[in-house]
Amino acid sequence: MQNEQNLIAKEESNTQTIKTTCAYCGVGCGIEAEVDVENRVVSVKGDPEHPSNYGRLCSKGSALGETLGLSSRLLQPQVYGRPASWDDALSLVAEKFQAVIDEYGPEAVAFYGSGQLLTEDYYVANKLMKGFIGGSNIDTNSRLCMSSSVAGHKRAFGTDTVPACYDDFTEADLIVLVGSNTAWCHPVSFQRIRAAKEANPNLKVVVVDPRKTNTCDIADLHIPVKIGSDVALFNGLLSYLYQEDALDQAYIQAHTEGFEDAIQAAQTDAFNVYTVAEKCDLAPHVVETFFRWFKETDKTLTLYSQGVNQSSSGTDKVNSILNCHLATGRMGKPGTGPLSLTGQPNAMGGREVGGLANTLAAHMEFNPDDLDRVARFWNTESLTQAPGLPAVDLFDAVADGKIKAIWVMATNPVASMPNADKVRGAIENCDFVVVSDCVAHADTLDLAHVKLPAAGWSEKDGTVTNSERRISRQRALLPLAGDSKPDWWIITQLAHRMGFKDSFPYETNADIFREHAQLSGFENSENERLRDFNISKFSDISQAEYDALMPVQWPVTQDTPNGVDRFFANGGFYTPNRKAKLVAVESRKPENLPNKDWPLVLNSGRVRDQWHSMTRTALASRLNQHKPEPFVEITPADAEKYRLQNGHLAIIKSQWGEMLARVEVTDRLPQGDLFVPMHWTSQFSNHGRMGVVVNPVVDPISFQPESKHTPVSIAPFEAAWHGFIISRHPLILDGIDYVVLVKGEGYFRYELAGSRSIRSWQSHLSSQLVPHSGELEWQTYHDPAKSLFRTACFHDDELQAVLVTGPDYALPDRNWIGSLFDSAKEEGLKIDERMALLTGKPPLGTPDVGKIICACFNVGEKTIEKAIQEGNLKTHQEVGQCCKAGTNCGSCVPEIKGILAAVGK
Ligand SMILES: Nc1nc2c(c(=O)[nH]1)N[C@H]1C(S)=C(S)[C@@H](COP(=O)(O)OP(=O)(O)OC[C@H]3O[C@@H](n4cnc5c(=O)[nH]c(N)nc54)[C@H](O)[C@@H]3O)O[C@H]1N2
Ligand SMILES: Nc1nc2c(c(=O)[nH]1)N[C@H]1C(S)=C(S)[C@@H](COP(=O)(O)OP(=O)(O)OC[C@H]3O[C@@H](n4cnc5c(=O)[nH]c(N)nc54)[C@H](O)[C@@H]3O)O[C@H]1N2
Ligand code: SF4
Ligand SMILES: [Mo]
Repeated sequence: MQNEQNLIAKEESNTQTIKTTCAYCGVGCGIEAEVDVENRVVSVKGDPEHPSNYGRLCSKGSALGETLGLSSRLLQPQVYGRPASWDDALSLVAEKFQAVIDEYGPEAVAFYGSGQLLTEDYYVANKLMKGFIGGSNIDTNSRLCMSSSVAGHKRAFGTDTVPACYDDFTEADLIVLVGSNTAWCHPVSFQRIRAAKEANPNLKVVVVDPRKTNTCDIADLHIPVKIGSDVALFNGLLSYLYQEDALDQAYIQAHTEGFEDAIQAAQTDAFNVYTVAEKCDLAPHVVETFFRWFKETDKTLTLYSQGVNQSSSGTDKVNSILNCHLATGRMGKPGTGPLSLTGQPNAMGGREVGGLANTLAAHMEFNPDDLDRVARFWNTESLTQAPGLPAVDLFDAVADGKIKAIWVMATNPVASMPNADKVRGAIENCDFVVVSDCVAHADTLDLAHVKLPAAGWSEKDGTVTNSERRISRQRALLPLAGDSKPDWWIITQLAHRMGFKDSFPYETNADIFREHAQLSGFENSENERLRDFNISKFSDISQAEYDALMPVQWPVTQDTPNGVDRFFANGGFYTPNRKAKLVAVESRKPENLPNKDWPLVLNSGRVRDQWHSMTRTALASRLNQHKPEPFVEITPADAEKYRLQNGHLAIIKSQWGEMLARVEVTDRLPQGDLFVPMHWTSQFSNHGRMGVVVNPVVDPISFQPESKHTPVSIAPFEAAWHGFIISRHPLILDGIDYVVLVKGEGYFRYELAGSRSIRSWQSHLSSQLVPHSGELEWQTYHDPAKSLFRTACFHDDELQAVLVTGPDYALPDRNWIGSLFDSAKEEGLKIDERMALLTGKPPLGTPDVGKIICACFNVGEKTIEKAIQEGNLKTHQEVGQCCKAGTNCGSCVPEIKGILAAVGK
């Protein structure tokens, strides 16, 4: 049931408009979805009223409607490779888990969850494991993502509280972005900051990132810190502010403790601009400018993300930032504060329900009072009494055989964990593996004994919490696909089969949310204020009210029924004496340092148009065009030193594993560093799964992996030939060294390279171009002297596949060949197009759009260049007016500016 505001039936067109929330990042954008249920068609636009985005969406959010096809979905439970009923599958899971628990105890089973679960799913999973199975081994991919922020918040504030909010973007006069490629990873927040800057000329933006990312497009100052050195930078800042007498002594005295020790540690570590410059590999004037701006600007907001968290000193980095805000009293007042930009759509919800192995539900901890409180609330005698294993240790315990049964929900650890081959081996050898996922194939899912089809975005229905503590409804738009079920339902059913029916009486999502709200207010009265997380206002919420829930920032109580935007302007921290702690921290180098054998440092992160292991974004062909292949960024000097050329392939090795990637020579990162994207898995590339290379080093407090720093070597991959196949149907291409799948509109493109030449391409392909074998017609061009080979395969005049190989990557235009597979092209190829396939040159007059720059409107580099030249355009706004590029989400604006600059030269 939906209320009128959220569901507007449009009888005449058989569609209805439903308000929901984006599936992807922690910005938490509101969406207005136009839904044609009968035809399973959904078109999305930004919800103009949602306070996270006010109508904006980025390229990924805008393409959500293109990811909802059923062909890639897991639609039925599977047990040992065979379709099964839910009853059979869940009974087996219950039986196997119970048998392990009976023999080895509750610590021999594990759940590994995800910030992509809804709060309701997560609450039930945590309650089942910690409260009733009585084990603590439930951890989540948030360990790889936010755990340093959680640990830093708790050390400083006593609780995991995010003090600031998005409205601060427009209030601030200085925004410091630390380890955050906001332009690509939180694009709508980035657009809001850009707009704030245009509206307020006083607003300065500082970007602290070893790479000159697209986020630097709005930066007044870029600080290319050495990877891992942020503690020295912020310790230096604290020392400077102290020496310049720019601290807020009143706030320090009234609301904090630990000041003396923190100052002493900061000064010992980073006494002045020069020490900082040396430790962080920076020019002293850059450091001095940053320090001066920070000193001079009261309204300072610091936003940070994985460049901070994913480090062996991640927690200390967080506290070094929090120290500067606490000591200047820039906390919780409009335009001030630290704000951790969360990654996943519901990373925050997971933190609220205690999804990490070392927390209890509703922001409670493993202390005697909280343990007693949770046990009484859940009415259980089995509540686990000690924290469980964090992700890296958890998979080590699977590898060692200590954990004998594991259930992975909504995450893909075979791709995303460090030392990923070890994780794969652990899962392969585990006695019993259950995976619930919404797609039919993923690296982890493919190894499961039991595969459970989960409802995906557009079907699942519940709540998520974004970076600024805002709880929003993610609503079902379509009926459940096939036999899929919501994650909360699946876990509840397991609980029933394990004998806990009375404690898991949930029939709807609202039943769970209500209980979650009650627990948040349990022995947490507004006088006591023991815990920050309190949504007790919803303790009696009805299903109708829940369905109509408007976005709101917690805490939501009788006193604050409309939520709270900021915390701590007047202290009131959640520590016994209500004071925040300034933590004395000292900078440390990353744990594994480069050496003679592993001379370079591998950094890793995200690209604009893909989401994590690509199970969903790669379904939208327009999202595959911007960065079609795994790549490695390297400086020109290092490229020369290691004999690498732009566009060639490189092999990257570490002590843990190796991968192949296409070389992108760029001066946007420091010499000695490499950068690779985290996204490619075995589903899309045979050697692009980068997690295998990453060192399994963790922060000693948060246990978050150091995913941004692994010592590696790099060398050219000597390919005898390069090539690609564009095929109407998917192919299996074994025995080729380099294979990457790029899905296009109506075709599958495979980028290929090999060290040995393949002689029998036609028979290799014919056997796969079923059902047409025998009736295929081939048209081939072969020039052995130049090592060129082109062949096109037809069935009844319909183009089936094109294969092109040559001595290097410079092969015929892939976009043009892809366009020949357009399903609208019913009349078949024209003769000049057939000829052109042989010559490798598009027929005269064929538009060459070049590499796609704007994914929202599918505008290519060459189209933009042409528009600039012909219209004598000078600004990205003019480019937008002319060809629409950059006018939706704006994340390609920095690239459009780059093209403007290049054309202008
Ligand atoms: N397009 C897209 N957006 C996403 C996601 C996605 O998969 N795709 N995932 C979401 C998720 S779950 C997350 S967690 C967020 C992550 O969002 P971000 O943290 O912004 O993304 P990353 O690319 O992982 O890393 C950010 C930057 O940290 C820098 N960095 C590396 N080491 C250091 C260092 O020691 N110090 C500093 N200061 N910087 C360093 C890297 O060079 C990189 O540019 O993105 C979310 N948004
Ligand atoms: N080297 C390196 N490694 C990294 C990072 C990095 O920057 N560098 N970043 C880390 C970070 S911050 C993160 S968050 C992780 C992300 O890494 P993962 O969590 O492993 O990646 P996803 O692709 O998001 O995995 C989600 C899976 O759940 C499925 N799924 C989606 N929705 C649902 C649902 O509603 N229910 C169920 N049951 N399944 C669903 C998807 O199809 C997919 O298979 O990677 C981490 N790993
Ligand atoms: S910024 Fe993009 S990915 Fe993130 S929530 Fe908004 S639309 Fe979704
Ligand atoms: Mo993340």
